[in-house]
Amino acid sequence: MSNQYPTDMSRLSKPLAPMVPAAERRILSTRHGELDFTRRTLIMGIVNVTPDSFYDGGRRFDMGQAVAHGLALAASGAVIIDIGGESSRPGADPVSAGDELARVIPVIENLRKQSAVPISIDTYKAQIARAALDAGADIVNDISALRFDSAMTSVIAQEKVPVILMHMQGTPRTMQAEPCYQDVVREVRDFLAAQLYEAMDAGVAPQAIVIDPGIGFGKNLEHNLQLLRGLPALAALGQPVLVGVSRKAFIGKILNLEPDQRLEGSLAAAVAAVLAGANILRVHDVAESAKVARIADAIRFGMTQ
Ligand code: PMM
Repeated sequence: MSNQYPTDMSRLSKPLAPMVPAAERRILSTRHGELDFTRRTLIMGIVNVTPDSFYDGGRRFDMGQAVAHGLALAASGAVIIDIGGESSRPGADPVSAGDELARVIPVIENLRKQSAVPISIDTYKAQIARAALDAGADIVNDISALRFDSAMTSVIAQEKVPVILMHMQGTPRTMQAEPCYQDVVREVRDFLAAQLYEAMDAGVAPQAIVIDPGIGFGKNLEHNLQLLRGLPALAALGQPVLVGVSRKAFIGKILNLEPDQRLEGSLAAAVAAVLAGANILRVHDVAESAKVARIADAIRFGMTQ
C-alpha cells in the first residue's frame, strides 16, 4: 500500500504562524469610529426600508419600525447598520430617487440621533449616497461597484468615506436570467480589481475600499458555491472582504426551504465564509451570526492577542 502521508513530518512540529501578524492592524476608518477587523469578523445588520425585499420586505417599511430595528441590531452586536430603500431581489423594478430618498433619509437621521453606530447606505445612486452621508451615514454600499451612476466615484472621493464595491452580472431586473462565466472566481476577482483601481485613480483611499463577490447577483447555485470556496483568491487582492449570504436563494435551493427557514443554512455559509477569509458579514440575524462568527474567528485567529 502506498504511503499517503508526507515522509518529512518535521515541519509539523514547528509552531504554525498566526494568519495575521499582531502588528499588522486592519482597520476601516469611519466618521463614527474605527472598525478593527484584524482578528475579528465584523457584523453588518440589514435594515431594508422596502415593501418588496425577498426576506424582510414590508416588515420595516414604517420609519419608526426601521429605526427601532436598527437600534436593536446594534444592541445585538452589529457594528455597521446597512440601510437600503430599493430592493435588489431578482426581477425587482428600480425605485425613483425621490421615493428612495423619502424611505431612507428619515431613518438615517433618526437612527443617527439615537446611536453612534456606523451606518452604510445601500444605494447605487450618487444623489442618494450624498444625501445619506449628509444625514449621518458613514459608508456607501454600492451593489454596482461604481458603474450605474458616473457621479458616484466623485461623491465617495470628496466625502472621504469607505465604499463597498460589489460584483453583479447584469442588473437586478435581469441578473438571474442566465448567469454565464468561464471561470467565475477569476472573472469576479478581475472585475473587483478593475473597480478597485478605478476608485483609487479617482482619489479614493485604498484602505477605504471593501470588496464583495455579490452572492446571488447574477450567479447560479454552482457559481455562488465556487465563489464562497474561492474567497481566498478575492482576499488576496488585499482589501477587506464583505460577504452577504443571509437567507439567500442558494441556501433555499440546497435545503429546499423558504427564506424564513434558512437561518441554520445561513449560519453554516457564514462560518464557511469567515474561514475562507471574509472580514464583514452582511446579515439579517445579527445575534446568531455574531455568535457563530466568534467561534469561526477563534478557529481562524486563535484566542490570544
Ligand atoms: N445583498 C443584498 C442587498 N445588498 N449589498 C452587498 N454589499 N452585498 C450583498 O450581498 C447584498 C447587498 C440582497 O439582500 P437583501 O435583499 O436581504 O438586502
